[in-house]
Amino acid sequence: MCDRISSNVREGILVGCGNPLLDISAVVPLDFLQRYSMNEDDAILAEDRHMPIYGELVEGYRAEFLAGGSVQNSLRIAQWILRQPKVAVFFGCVGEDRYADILKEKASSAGLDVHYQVKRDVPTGTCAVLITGTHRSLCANLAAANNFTIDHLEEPGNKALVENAQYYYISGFFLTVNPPSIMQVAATAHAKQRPFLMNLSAPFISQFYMAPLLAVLPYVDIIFGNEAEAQAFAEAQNWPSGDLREIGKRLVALDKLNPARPRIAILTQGCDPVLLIQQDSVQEFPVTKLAVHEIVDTNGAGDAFVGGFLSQFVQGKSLDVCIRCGNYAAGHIIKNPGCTYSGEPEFV
Ligand code: 26A
Repeated sequence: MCDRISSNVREGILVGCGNPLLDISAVVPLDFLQRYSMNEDDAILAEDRHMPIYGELVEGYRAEFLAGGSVQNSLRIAQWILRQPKVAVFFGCVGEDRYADILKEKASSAGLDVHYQVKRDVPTGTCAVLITGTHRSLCANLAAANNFTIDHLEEPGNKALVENAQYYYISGFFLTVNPPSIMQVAATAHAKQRPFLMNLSAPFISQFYMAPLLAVLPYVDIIFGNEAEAQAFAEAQNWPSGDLREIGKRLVALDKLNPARPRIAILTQGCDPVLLIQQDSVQEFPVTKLAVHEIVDTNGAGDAFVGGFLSQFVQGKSLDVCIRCGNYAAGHIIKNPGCTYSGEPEFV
């Protein structure tokens, strides 16, 4: 039974920026990954040699089309749990095509307030999702998403939305697109002493985008990541890799602009406990292990974790409630295709 109690938070309290992508998802054999020199559970940017993947998935593997894009996924999930429209505002760039219409429809029907920048003559971005058992490998063709510019945030209506928000969330993925926009949002959050949250997003971000990541990190109050992303960060910093707890402690100890609010790291590790790292303390939050037959695909699990977390964080709930809701949302999304949900949320 569902009691349909909606939350009561202000509209537009949460602002996110990211890459709006339509996921093209299919179950593929391992040699499909090998043919494209891809690894299980990876996330990469498409190069020319990856371009045939999308057609191949549609023609040979009965691919499904699903709304994706990491930040947009998280915000859709937060909206689903909040049951109150327009709490979250999303900025990103799309083309002027049917894929953009699908993304907008899915986001709006989830309650998200989307303000896309539209780039004519460039197609909306897509992401190949290659499912092998309980793993998923992502190959993003950003296309229009890569054309996001800071002037979109400077349009009067959008500027007001950014200034009036209380919480900000941007993926590490967006560092590949427009670091100046990220810095601007981070600086706004800092000036108004409001929380700014980021995600390590994928190992390649730490490998190839460390400079812009380090530039924004002093503004970051909460950093999310999974075990592979945290290891990649450690490696890129020449830290001894291995112990996730130690990596987390070093991550929270890196320079921070507002020392009154020490950085928090939240590191997920699949079905192993989530780690909450604050200064010298590490707390563990258990994850309910799903049976293999319950798993549809793990695409979007990390995004859903953040979405569940944000849904509680914007209500001022304690970090342990936020993390429990993150685990609830991730568990739910894994039982559904891509980052989609079914029915009413059951988190109490
Ligand atoms: C810049 N890159 C590589 C990306 C992404 C991305 N979202 C933004 N930028 N690569 C994959 N995704 C999205 O991640 C979700 C799963 O966590 C996919 O669209 C997918 O929905």
